[in-house]
Amino acid sequence: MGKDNADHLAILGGAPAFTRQLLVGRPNIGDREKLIARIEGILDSRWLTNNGVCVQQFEREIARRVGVRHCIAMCNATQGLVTVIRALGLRGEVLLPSFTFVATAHALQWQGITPVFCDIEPQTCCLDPEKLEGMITPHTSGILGVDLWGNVCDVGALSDIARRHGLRLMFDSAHAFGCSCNGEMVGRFGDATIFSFHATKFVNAFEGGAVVTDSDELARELRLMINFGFTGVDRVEGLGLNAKMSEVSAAMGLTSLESAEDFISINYRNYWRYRDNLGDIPGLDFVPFDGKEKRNYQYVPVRNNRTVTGIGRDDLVKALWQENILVRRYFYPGCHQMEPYRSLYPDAGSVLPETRRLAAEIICFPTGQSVSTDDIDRICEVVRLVVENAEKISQFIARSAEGDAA
Ligand code: T4K
Repeated sequence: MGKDNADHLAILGGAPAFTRQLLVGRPNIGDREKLIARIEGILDSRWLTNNGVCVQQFEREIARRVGVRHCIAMCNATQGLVTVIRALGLRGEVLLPSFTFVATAHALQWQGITPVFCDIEPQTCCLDPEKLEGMITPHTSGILGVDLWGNVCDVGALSDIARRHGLRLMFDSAHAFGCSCNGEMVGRFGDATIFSFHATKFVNAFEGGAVVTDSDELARELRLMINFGFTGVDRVEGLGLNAKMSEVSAAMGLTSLESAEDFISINYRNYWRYRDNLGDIPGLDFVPFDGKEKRNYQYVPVRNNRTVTGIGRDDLVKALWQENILVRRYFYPGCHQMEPYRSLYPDAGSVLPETRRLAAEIICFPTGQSVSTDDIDRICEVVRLVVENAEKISQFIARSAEGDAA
């Protein structure tokens, strides 16, 4: 049943719009038969991990699609970040955005490197190169850009800064596999790029990640580091851990890759369905994706300007969760407000006005294969009703909070 007045909203006592939960990050599943055939092959071969045939094929396929010399598959992108940071010999301070998943910062801090949080520019929501250059100190050893939601950093400006200051340049492109910059695929810039193939990414390997690079030397170092430093049987040439991708993950990754274009089409359709439905609501601003470049539309990020819509972002989120529409605040509150960074660098937020604004406004909507256009129409109907009744809902939530506190 449609909702046509505020009393139908779940937060005000109506029935939820959905009986099932609509989740951000619901995995896309490719051709099951092909996946199962691959898994049968893995079982038959009794070769389950350690650079098996599926991993090798996955690496070749990623390198081919990106157009780079090397792809090193790993168990997840976080290990990819940790390993690249170590292999590139970073130390001291590294510049990165605070507006990212906390793994980006953890990969540095974990190794005793100081993450220095730089602000973002409001159009792409990626690092602001002008602000970044002013934050370079004699201790800075690198720049870690984040291609947020598949929007791509200003690669030209960052490369220029890195070259002039003798800094390493890496990209956390966990969200940006399949995206491009000036017609070139993401993965071809800087010293190295890290992709995530976690279950929530549009191409997934259950858990998985990969580092791509054109440097033979870096690739060799990374291969050693992800396999305990082994160069041969019983021979270890250096410090290493275990960050290998398993065969079953690579089988899922390969199967996902075969459907990657279909997944992008679905995401594109969904993004525009939301935008066509909600684009006319003042104060709800879709984060734009550059239509001239390749984008994967894996996220549907929307900014809620509370002074225009009349409802705070968190109240909007509460109202939607009551309807079983589990939108996410990716990435609230910003790494600088999470531990250990909040305690270690309590003043970091003072130079992050755009980050703070975005973290207070952002909502990501459910998308991907498991969300139909009918679902989206219904979600949008609810969003519209919530915004139309912003004052009533905000007052109701405030009164409930007072009641809870009493
Ligand atoms: N850099 C950036 C910029 C990243 O965004 C990430 C990861 C990384 C680095 C590190 O990559 P990995 O080391 O993970 O490869 C989730 C993902 O776990 C994380 O991979 C992702 N970014 C981040 C944006 O989202 P959480 O803390 O939000 O996870 P959780 O458990 O709340 O699940 C996310 C949503 O997905 C929920 O709505 C539930 C749904 N879900 C999840 C899984 C695992 C499913 O429907 N099915 C599933 O199997 O981090």
